[in-house]
Amino acid sequence: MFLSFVSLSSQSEVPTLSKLIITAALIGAEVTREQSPYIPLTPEEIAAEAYRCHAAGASIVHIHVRDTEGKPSQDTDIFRETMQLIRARCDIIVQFSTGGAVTATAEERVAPIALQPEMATLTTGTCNFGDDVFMNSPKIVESIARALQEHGVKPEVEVFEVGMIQNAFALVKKGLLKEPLHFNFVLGVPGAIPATPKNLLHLVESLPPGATWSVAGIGRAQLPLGVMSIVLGGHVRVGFEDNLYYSKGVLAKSNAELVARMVRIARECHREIATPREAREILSLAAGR
Ligand code: KMH
Ligand code: ZN
Repeated sequence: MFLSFVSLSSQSEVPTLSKLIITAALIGAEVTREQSPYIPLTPEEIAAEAYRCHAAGASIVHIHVRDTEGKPSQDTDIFRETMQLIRARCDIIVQFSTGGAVTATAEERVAPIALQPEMATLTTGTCNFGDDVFMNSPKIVESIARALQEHGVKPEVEVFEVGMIQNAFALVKKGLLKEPLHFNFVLGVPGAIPATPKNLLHLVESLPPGATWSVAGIGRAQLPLGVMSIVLGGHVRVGFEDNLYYSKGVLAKSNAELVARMVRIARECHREIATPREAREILSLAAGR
């Protein structure tokens, strides 16, 4: 009796989830070597780190670059060199940031898109960002969306506040975004949506059928919200852009350590890990560019 109950419930109640896409956000625009000696800065260091993350199970790298002084940059040549070095090492999906640093102009942010990475981010609204403002007026958002469309780059809609989801739907109506949409929910930026499970559930429940989503929890929220996403059927972003620590007071020595932990947890939860090729299928990317 007990045995048949167990087998019945295992067949009927546990949904089959897609393989898990892990994005490694290697560096971002804000963290510094003073905060962690382990952050990659040069194109060579970023590419080597991308390869380590690929080997650990990441299928996307989210890329920001730095200039020779380690300052955030949207220089197309540095993006080009970084992408070439990554592609020479592995087939991980390269996703450029169009968010850049809060000080970057809209023109600077969009310039590297001409290199036609497979993916790039598109933040669909303005929010506070610590003491700064991450400016994404309708005009800026539309100009970036148009550039992504022109160059055939798949957008990842970055959501720092719940209204940004509705703004993405408006872009679909205007013909500037094409379904199925892929979202990344960033929770825990000071000044934007707090990193609570309830908030993540609300964001997920606001999506239309067919959309895919990932979650990036900031700081110590990276691990618990990532675990929640594994169970809910979303995807996960980890990495130094959002969190420098492996555990309280202990710096992670590589982005790959954070990727490897998510791989272990996902497998324990019966969620297999997507290869880059499988991630391309899940995200409806034009394969193998
Ligand atoms: N650095 C933040 C201001 C993105 O990559 O598209 C914006 C950001 C988002 O990192
Ligand atoms: Zn970023």
